[in-house]
Amino acid sequence: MNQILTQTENTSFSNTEIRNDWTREEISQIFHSPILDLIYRAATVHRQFNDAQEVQVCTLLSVKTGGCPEDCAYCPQAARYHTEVKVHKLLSVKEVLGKAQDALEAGSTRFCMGAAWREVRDNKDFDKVIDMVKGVAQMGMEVCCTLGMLSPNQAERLKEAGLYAYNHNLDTSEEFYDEIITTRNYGDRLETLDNVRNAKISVCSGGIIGMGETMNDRIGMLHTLSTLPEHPESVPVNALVPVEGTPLEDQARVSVWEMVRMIATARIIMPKAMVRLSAGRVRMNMEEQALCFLAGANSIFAGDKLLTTPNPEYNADKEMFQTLHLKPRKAYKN
Ligand code: SAM
Ligand code: DTB
Ligand code: SF4
Repeated sequence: MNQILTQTENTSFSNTEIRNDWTREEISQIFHSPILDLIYRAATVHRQFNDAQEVQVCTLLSVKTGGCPEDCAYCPQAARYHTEVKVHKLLSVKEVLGKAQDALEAGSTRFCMGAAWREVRDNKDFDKVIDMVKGVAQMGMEVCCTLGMLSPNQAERLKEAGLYAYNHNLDTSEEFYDEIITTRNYGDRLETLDNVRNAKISVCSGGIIGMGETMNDRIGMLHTLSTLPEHPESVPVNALVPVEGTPLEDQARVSVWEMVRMIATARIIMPKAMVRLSAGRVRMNMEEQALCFLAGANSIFAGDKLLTTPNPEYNADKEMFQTLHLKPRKAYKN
């Protein structure tokens, strides 16, 4: 009995502060802890900081698809790879607002518009995106964009239009970055995150696992995110969706334990962030996703398509929310 009590004491975590000074060693120790201890600790931290029943439901829309000049090895939208993605130029404002209305009616509280651009240019297309942002914001949804690199001035313009969040992923560690992307560098990525933060836009930044990176690379990315001056408000954890025609088409599927390890570690070191169980859900059953929610995931992308690849059907997610007693988080909660 004594022994049991001691064990319980050892596993009670008084992790009540938000830290930006994590060392790589500390993160590595958490990341490599026995999986059930890791899940228990993450679940405990999650309950200290968040309502664990609450899950944010976001919808993605690719407003400009394919033909991208970058060489991101995972991406079906890079022009240089021969994938089956149907290229289209920027959609009309009307079409986008129609899709946003559908997402709102289906229960989403965040609408994220993605464009296959290396960076934003100050042209007519950007003016159109500004109108899209204004329109979606007026509907009462949190508006998010992911458009590539942004200058400080472009970030300001988006903020003035009502942009709530900006997604710009680090994708992997600084050391592994060159193996995945050569057309820009890690510093470029961090600079855009800085521009977004300075414009007082909520930061969404995470990465992908399953691209051939080591555990140290995963830890390295989490270290960079958790030691930014402020943690990103959302951290998407994507499992690679291997797409035919891309250099990573033959990568093996990541196991649920690898997703859980990433999510749980992110939850422990960035307690208040929304940790998003992002790409890869289509290959996970409800039990596997439940483990991710237990480990601290509290956001998903809903709708049967991510940007270009499939995502679980609306009804499957509805059933999952009922079975797991999850409730959608309201827009603009913080
Ligand atoms: N072009 C912009 C950029 O790269 O920032 C925005 C769109 S880009 C498609 C957004 C993110 O989607 C990438 O940073 C990457 O993390 C994720 N992504 C793209 N293809 C993926 C894939 N096959 N599997 C998992 N995540 C993917
Ligand atoms: C993020 O981290 N994941 C989303 C969103 N941010 C933009 C994108 C996932 C894309 C998966 C591949 C596709 O559908 O094209
Ligand atoms: Fe282009 Fe973004 Fe895809 Fe890279 S991830 S190829 S920048 S659309």
